[in-house]
Amino acid sequence: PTPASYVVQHFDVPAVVTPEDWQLTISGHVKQPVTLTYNDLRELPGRTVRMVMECSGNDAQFFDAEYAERFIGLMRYLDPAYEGKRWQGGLISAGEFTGVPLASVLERAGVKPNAVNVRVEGTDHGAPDLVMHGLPPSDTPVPPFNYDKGLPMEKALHPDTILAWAQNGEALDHVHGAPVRLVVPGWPGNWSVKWVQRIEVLDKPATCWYQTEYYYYSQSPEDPQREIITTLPVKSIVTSPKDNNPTLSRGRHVLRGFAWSGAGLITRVEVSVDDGKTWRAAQLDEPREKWLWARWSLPWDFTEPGTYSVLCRATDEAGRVQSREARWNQLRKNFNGIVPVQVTIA
Ligand SMILES: Nc1nc2c(c(=O)[nH]1)N[C@H]1C(S)=C(S)[C@@H](COP(=O)(O)O)O[C@H]1N2
Ligand SMILES: [Mo]
Repeated sequence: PTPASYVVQHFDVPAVVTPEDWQLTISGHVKQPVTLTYNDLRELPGRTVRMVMECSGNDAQFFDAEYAERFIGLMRYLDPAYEGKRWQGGLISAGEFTGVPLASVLERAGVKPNAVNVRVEGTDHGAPDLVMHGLPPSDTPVPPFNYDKGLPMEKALHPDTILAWAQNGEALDHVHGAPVRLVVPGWPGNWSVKWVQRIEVLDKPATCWYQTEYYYYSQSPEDPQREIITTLPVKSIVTSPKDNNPTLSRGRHVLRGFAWSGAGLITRVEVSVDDGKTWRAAQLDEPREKWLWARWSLPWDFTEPGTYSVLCRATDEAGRVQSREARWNQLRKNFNGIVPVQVTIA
């Protein structure tokens, strides 16, 4: 449900723009720049996508103990009620978004043949705090800008990349980017620009701050190799039983969880109750959908008392298998390691 969907933004939530006042300009490397109203947008054929939205920072506390302290401090700052939820991955939700393909809007302006990138800008404005982002401090503050992301043309033109006005069948909530936001299935949440007001078609890669200075994979702040983070990795979690559950009785318990990937369907989830020594295939609920998470379950007979370490591991259509360790990166983005859940059977 929308009220249970997580909310993240880097700057203050901007002022409300009503559908009547909303305008979208498309300029840059196009045949003719255009300005669309909300009604113009609604005249185009609609499209609905059902997808997982996961923040790149979800579960970052699991990378290492040093980072965990900072992450928990940050979460407490964002939400004083965070205490007690500290080990729950809170920055993920799934839902249904309705809008029009970004490609249909670009078609109205006519993308020039030399265009390679589509920069989408929100109305929110601010300057990132380097230290809060875990970046080295600098004497020169970052100049303020509007939140923006520059999509490579191929992803911008994908029919499931949409400018959405509805979430779960209702007009977007203001905090989720009303009246119109971008939705980029399969890629981390930060690509899905909220409060969209401007689109600029570029003939070179975009230089958005949250692209070149953040949300990249690297080994250290000085590492010259910066890889922009796009497709979500393959990942699964145990949701039942929960870590630190009260002791369970001997007998049958249904282990449950979710699995998702940015690169297609989940094809397999395996479960271990002996800390990864042996694995058994879980059941996957139908229907499975490309951008959505799959629900998995496995009834397990716990016949012996003791402490069990429950793990799950997902495989996707692309053949990627979730591993115990996430891909380490200096900014601790896109954690997809296997997190054991301890279960005590009396
Ligand atoms: N305009 C704007 N869009 C934004 C952001 C932002 O700061 N400003 N944050 C991004 C990030 S980091 C995430 S994870 C998602 C979260 O979307 P939600 O708040 O609707 O869940 O929005 C993205 N879109
Ligand atoms: Mo995010």
